[in-house]
Amino acid sequence: KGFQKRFPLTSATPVPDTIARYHVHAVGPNQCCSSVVQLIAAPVSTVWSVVRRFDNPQAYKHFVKSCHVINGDGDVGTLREVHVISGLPAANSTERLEILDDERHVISFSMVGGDHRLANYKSVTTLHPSPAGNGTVVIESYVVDVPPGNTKEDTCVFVDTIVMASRKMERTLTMLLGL
Ligand code: A9S
Repeated sequence: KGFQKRFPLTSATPVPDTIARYHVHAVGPNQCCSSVVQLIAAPVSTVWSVVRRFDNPQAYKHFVKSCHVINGDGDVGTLREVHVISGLPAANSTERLEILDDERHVISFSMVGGDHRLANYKSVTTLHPSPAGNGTVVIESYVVDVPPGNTKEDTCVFVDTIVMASRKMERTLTMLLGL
């Protein structure tokens, strides 16, 4: 739904199966859903090597101060505890790895705890070679409960802002690539 809002798909639009399969969410009556799309000037394999590290979100998420794995071996079901920088409306989040697909470049996690108000948050991130052939299209969609007292719009604006603002991938990849 979120993805559809930003990219009105017609029947003629060729949609890579990973998009159709992973960015369509069942959105409950008290939930909201949106997506954030980013173009990174680096090959999919390089971006994926950073994004796939469930144990190291601070490599590309600006708001994360520290992260440690609570249990699991890095595969689906692994739990991490994320501590974020001060000044945000929350300090920590406990998150579960839901999907990690190295062939299709799909990673998904859900928030299962923490002192924040994003109940039942679940996001899916997929990587795609950019059609122009010069980089990677990163698509992240999420679904989350609307907190009591908030509207769907406000909730999406809040999360969209965080997801987009928290991505320091460009800088990370520049360092990685030594550009
Ligand atoms: O980490 C992500 O990919 C996405 C989000 C929305 C993270 C949000 C956050 O870490 C804060 C930045 C602290 C904001 C959590 C879990 C709750 C917040 O209120």
